[in-house]
Amino acid sequence: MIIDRRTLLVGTVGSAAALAIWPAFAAVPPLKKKDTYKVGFAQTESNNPWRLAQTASMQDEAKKRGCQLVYTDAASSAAKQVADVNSMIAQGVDFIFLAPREEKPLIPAVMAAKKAGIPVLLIDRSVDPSLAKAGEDYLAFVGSNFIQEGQRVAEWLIKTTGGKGKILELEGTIGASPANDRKKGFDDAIKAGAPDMVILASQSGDFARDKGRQVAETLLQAHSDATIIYAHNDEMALGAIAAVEAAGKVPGKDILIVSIDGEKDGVQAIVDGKIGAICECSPHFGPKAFEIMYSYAAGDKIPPVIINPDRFYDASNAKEMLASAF
Ligand code: GZL
Repeated sequence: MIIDRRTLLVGTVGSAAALAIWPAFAAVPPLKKKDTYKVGFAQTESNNPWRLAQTASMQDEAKKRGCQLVYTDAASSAAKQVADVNSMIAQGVDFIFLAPREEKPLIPAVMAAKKAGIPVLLIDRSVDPSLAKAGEDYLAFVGSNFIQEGQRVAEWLIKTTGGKGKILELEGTIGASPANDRKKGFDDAIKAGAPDMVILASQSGDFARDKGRQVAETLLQAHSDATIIYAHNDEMALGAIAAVEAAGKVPGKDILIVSIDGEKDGVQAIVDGKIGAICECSPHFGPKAFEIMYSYAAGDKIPPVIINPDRFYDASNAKEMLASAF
C-alpha cells in the first residue's frame, strides 16, 4: 500500500517515527509536476466588485487549465477563512491560493497547510511577516505594492493642491495588509511632502460602500473644514460621494476625493468630476497565480514577493481607460 507523503504526515505527524522518516518541512512543501491539479482558493468575501472580479479571474483560469477548484467564501470572517483552509486540507487539495483577510488571524491556516504538505501562494493580501515567512512557510506573495499605492495618491494630491488641504481618511478592513500599508504609504508621504496638509481624522469603513458612506457622514459633520477625502478603495470613495452630497457640498469642488482600485464606477466618477484620481489595484490574479503554481511544480525558483504593476487614473486618461476598468 502506498502512503503518500501528505497522508503519512497528517496521519502521524508529531510521532518520532514520522519525523524520523519525514523531516518537518523547513521550507515550502514540494508540488508534484502534473497536467492538472485540485486547488483551493479561499476568498475573503464577495461584497464588492474587486472581490468578485478576483474570484472570476481565478475561476476562469482554473477552468482554462482543467484544474478542479475548491472555492470558499469567508463572508468577511477571518475565523471562517481559517476553517475554510482547514477544510481544503481535509479534502486533500494539491495547492492553496489564499487571500488572507487580515494579517494575523490567518497564520494558523498557513501553518496547517504547510504541516499537511500543501504549498500556499498568498494572492492579493499578505500575512504578518514576523509570524510567517515567504519561501519558508508559504511559497510567495503576489499582489500590489500597497505602500506605493498610498504614496502615489498622496503625491498626486500634493501636486494638485500645492500641498494644502485638510484630509479625512477612510481606512480599509482593520488588520488587512492593504489597509495597513495604504495608510502607511499615504500618511508618511503627506507628512514628508506637505507639512501644511493635515489628516484631521482616519477611520475604517471596512472597504464597504455603505460603511464608507456612514463614516464619511460622521467625519464630515465633525470636521466641516475638511477639503479632501482619501479612501482606501473605490467602494468607500463612492459612499463618500453620497455623504458629501448629503452634506450639501459638491464632490470634486468643495471636497476633493481620491481612492485606490480602479473599478468601473470609480473611474466613471473621475469622468464625472466627482473623484480626482485613483491608483489602480488590479484584481485579475488568475493567469499569474496559476503560472506561478505550474512554474513551482516545474522546479523554477519562485521569488518571495511578486508585485503586480498598477496604472493610475485621473481626468487626463479616465475616459479612454474606462473600458479597461474592472
Ligand atoms: C486590495 C484588495 C482590497 C481592495 C478592496 O488588494 O485586497 O480588498 O482594494 C477589496 O476593494 O475589498
